[in-house]
Amino acid sequence: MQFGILGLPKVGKTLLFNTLTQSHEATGKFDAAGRTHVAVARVPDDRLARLRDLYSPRRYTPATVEFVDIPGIQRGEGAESLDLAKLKTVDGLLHVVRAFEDPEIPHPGGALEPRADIATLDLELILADHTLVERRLERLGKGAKRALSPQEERERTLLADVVLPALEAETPLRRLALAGDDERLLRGFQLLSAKPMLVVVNVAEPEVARARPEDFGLGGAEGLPGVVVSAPIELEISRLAEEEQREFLADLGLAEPSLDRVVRACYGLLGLISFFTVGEDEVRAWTIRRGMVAREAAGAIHSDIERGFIRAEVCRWDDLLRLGSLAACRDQALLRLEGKEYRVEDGDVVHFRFNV
Ligand SMILES: Nc1nc2c(ncn2[C@@H]2O[C@H](COP(=O)(O)OP(=O)(O)OP(=O)(O)O)[C@@H](O)[C@H]2O)c(=O)[nH]1
Ligand SMILES: [Mg+2]
Repeated sequence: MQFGILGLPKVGKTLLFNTLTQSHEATGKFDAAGRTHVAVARVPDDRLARLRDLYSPRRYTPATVEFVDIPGIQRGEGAESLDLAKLKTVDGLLHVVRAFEDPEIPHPGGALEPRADIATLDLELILADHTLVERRLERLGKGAKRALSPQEERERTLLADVVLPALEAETPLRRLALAGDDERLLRGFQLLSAKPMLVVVNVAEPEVARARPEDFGLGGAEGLPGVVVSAPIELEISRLAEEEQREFLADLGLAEPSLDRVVRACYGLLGLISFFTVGEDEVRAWTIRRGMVAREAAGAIHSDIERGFIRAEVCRWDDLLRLGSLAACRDQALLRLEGKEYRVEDGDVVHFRFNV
């Protein structure tokens, strides 16, 4: 899974990226080169950490997601910005919005207006999409040198009758509730405003414990999903030892690093869940889409296991932790045998039996 981090200039994107991925890219005025960065973040998961403590395995492998951090998008430059192209293939977007005051760091719009900035960036994405759609329609239009295939006809109809009018009405494509083939076609175009988006509001340190996404028009049935963070604090927290982290968080009035909330929200945005495999050799988390059945989940580990799937032995992570071993779970009838159509749940511990 890959997420793109984007936003207006100097909002704290690279700082957030560094925190998420434990990277050390230059931020602020030192970031003169304006480069795009890519790195992997571990998905924090307390359940998995406790299973590790139970097994003391040789290898411990949390789930990961990849983040792409691009330079700030200038107002009015969305369509031209080369780096938007780097976001074509990402699965979801994190839009970082500035809600911290700092006279040292000029704000592109002059005043601090997070709500307006959310709309501004959306408009840039819409403009970038508009350019791409017009170009594509031109190729599929009168100028086409040959007859269109049925597939191309469908594309053209969708683009001309649904997608273009939406963009012209300044509606982000993620709001189009398409189904079936149309939804798949739209996804295939890799347009930016069609991607699921999470807004990360970067507030000043004293605000972080009390600010709510709703304060910025986020969340609820209507708004985009949102998370509030303080990027510099998160960076500081992420570099502390575990014990100190807990004290620091308590001082700030936070239950957990906001970072954990960001990654969880990323998971939620794409409808992802984790299941676990355990043993002395390795304790590991695997990422799948919610609703996947056991056989598909096996494919997340290896295509051979999917092909040769016989059955899955499944128990809940907390039952395993409480009873201390899979054998004990079996004795208590808490280790179930499931077939290939079993829908894997978040937090399942799974052992696949297969034959190739
Ligand atoms: N005071 C304060 N400064 C912050 C906060 N978040 C980021 N900064 C500072 O803002 C400056 C810009 O941060 P970056 O992470 O480089 O911002 P960016 O969005 O990646 O910037 P570009 O890539 O140039 O668009 C840096 O000097 C940060 O230290 C914050 O919450 N409070
Ligand atoms: Mg940056």
